[in-house]
Amino acid sequence: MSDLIEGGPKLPQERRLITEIPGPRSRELQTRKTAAVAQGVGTVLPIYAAAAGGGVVVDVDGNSLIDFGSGIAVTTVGNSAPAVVAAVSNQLNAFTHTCFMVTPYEGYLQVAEALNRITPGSHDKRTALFNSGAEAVENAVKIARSYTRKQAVVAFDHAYHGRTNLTMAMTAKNQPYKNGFGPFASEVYRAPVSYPFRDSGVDGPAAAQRAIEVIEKQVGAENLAAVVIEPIQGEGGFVVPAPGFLPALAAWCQANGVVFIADEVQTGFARTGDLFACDHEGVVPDLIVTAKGIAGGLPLSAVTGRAEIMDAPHVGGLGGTYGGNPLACAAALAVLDLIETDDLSGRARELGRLLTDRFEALQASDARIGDVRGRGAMIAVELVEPGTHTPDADLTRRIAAAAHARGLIVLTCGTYGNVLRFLPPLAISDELLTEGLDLLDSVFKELT
Ligand code: PLZ
Repeated sequence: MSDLIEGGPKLPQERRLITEIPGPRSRELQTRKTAAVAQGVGTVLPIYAAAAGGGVVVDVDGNSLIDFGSGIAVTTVGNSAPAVVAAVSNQLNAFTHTCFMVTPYEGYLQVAEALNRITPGSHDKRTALFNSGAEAVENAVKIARSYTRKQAVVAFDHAYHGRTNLTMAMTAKNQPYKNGFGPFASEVYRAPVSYPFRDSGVDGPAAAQRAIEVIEKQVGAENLAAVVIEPIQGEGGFVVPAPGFLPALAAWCQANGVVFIADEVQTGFARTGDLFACDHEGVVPDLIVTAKGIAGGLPLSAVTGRAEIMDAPHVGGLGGTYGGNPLACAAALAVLDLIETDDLSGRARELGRLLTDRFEALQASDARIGDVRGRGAMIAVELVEPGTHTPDADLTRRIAAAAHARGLIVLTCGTYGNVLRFLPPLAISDELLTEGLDLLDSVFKELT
């Protein structure tokens, strides 16, 4: 049956359950997964995808689920968006790979030119392309070290930057990302972030000062190559820093010869209602790292930034076999075009209002919702024991499981595992979004 389903936005935009979740065919495949795939590679919701588009994922049993996850903030323009399919198909028929480091091609240049144009700041920029978010973060650190001739890197509490050795060191949370995988890369230090819900009374500038004191006392600007920060933390719990935190950190970096790197892997490309989350406060990072939403599901990532910093590494110092693969570049050009022509930033703001209004209304009558936060189509609720800040990870798991069983894909996150996060594709309809929110509403009311 799966062969007969065509993906993309032409899929009926409906929630339709015809078996239990997961259904028999998915369960069969999950048994094969257990026998064939390393268990370290987990699955949140083991329904096996057959097609996806707009705001739905259709599984191999014919169930159609509402998608509030976008494959972790990737399919921003929708799965199999027609313009992406057309662009990639054309490229597929022309050539699939030459390796940019061997015989280059124009698509790579077009993506670099576009990123140089749309990322924050009007200064002269350069871009280098890679495959994954983690790989791009690693390269941003390489570039900052090469430019500053310094070694130390500062990351923050609750940070997530990837699963490679250096990015594991930069990631804060032990389970599941780091446990037993050391030793980790050296010269990585951690500073406190601004986490308004758990930090009341500390405003943005004061939180920045607190971080700067840790950095000055424990590292020293004279040793510090880069400060790397997610402008809204993703895996760490959709933590939006208090206003003024990011600008104060960026200003300190500039005054102290430290490269300020924004990891916008999860927040980038209209997700937060601005093209980039840094735009919200007018923060201009020296380097910006992007991935996920850039190419509609094809693997692509980038480091973009000040020309003099990006050009510090010697010729041949950066690269990789697949970095800036032609298919991924074709997809990215179609995505960037869609973001501009369809005003997807505006759409993210609309979705953000719908999500926030509903969760704030729910919070007014449900003290287990400690915090509703986020920006644009990147919204989360943090669940606590009523009247406290004590995280309730168990409730979070139960709500996610009940939503899954009823055909709604939701993700959790947070250092304490107590955050439900909502990242719908921006191609989702208001009707489907509302149906998903109604469903969550009843799950909250039923689970006590
Ligand atoms: N930086 C801010 O969010 C990836 C991780 C899922 P890769 N987030 C999803 C998981 O459990 O592996 C992410 C991110 C931020 C870097 C990354 C890493 O991006 O493309 O997964 O390497």
